[in-house]
Amino acid sequence: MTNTSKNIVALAGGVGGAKLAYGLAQIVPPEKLTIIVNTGDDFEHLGLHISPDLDTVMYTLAGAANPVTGWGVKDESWNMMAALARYGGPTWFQLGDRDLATHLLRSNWLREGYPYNWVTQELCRRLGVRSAVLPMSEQPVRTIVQAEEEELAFQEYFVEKQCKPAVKSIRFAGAEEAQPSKEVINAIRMADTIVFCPSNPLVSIDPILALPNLRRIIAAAQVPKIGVSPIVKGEALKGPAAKMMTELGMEVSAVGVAKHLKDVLTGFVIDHLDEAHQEAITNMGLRTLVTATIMKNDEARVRLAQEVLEFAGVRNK
Ligand code: FO1
Repeated sequence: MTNTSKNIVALAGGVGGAKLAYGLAQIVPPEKLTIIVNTGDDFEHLGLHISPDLDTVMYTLAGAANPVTGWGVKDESWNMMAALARYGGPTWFQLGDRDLATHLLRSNWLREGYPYNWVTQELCRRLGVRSAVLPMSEQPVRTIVQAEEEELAFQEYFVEKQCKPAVKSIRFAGAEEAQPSKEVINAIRMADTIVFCPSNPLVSIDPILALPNLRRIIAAAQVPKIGVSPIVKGEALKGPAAKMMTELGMEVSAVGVAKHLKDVLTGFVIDHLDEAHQEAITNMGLRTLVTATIMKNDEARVRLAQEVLEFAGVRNK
């Protein structure tokens, strides 16, 4: 554990972001780490409120994540899905038996009127996660993908259609009417460093920044704000980021991600394989760190987290 007394805030989406969040949680005292998580992927399914990114971060920090998929719970069984299939029910979205307990409890608490933030803290506490994992907003925000011929809710696009339709545009329904939660605003105001985890910039980070005033507040924060590229050598570390960026006419590289986020960053971390891009990113006015960013195991997650905090100047070598 680092002896930093600094407050670290991390912004994260699902699997890629959760890995760096895990690394940070191993070295930052829990009361000093806040992870703000995208809830644009949330949806209602079979009457349950599913929060894929919150659960991915929560399970990863709890050491309970499925190591193969990155989402869901390890040592999972699938009896409910088998029974559902027998009824001819919807099986495109896989809900494991253990994972189902999370959705049942969350949905029940939300129905009883408990705030989303409280529900999330309570689930985390009961799984032994001590860092603060915050949903970005109390209000619903839903990522909608405009494909060639139809509008798709995010999970329809991502899971049911396996990201195959070409993306024309992306919008965040409800973002303008939603508010960042007071816990989110407070964490950002108290932050000594803000870390943008290597999550999809278009559908994991953008929904957070789409909340009223949040982009402006982060842009104005006079603290190190460090992004970690989710694109290495023109490919996404995980998921459809590269495909989406291509379809939206963006440069598919660490440079493309840095351009997209440069107003909210002071520094950007890229992989050794992208060293050739360092100058272009420096020329945007960002400090750069070139290091190994691919997190194959827990040691790599912790090492990258240490390097990011050293780069931000909140942790000594
Ligand atoms: N992703 C899939 O590709 N297929 C699934 O069946 C699936 C089920 C699922 C259940 C619970 C959960 O928390 C996540 C789940 N995910 C599944 C992952 C998730 O939909 C995506 O990884 C995120 O939305 C993208 O960050």
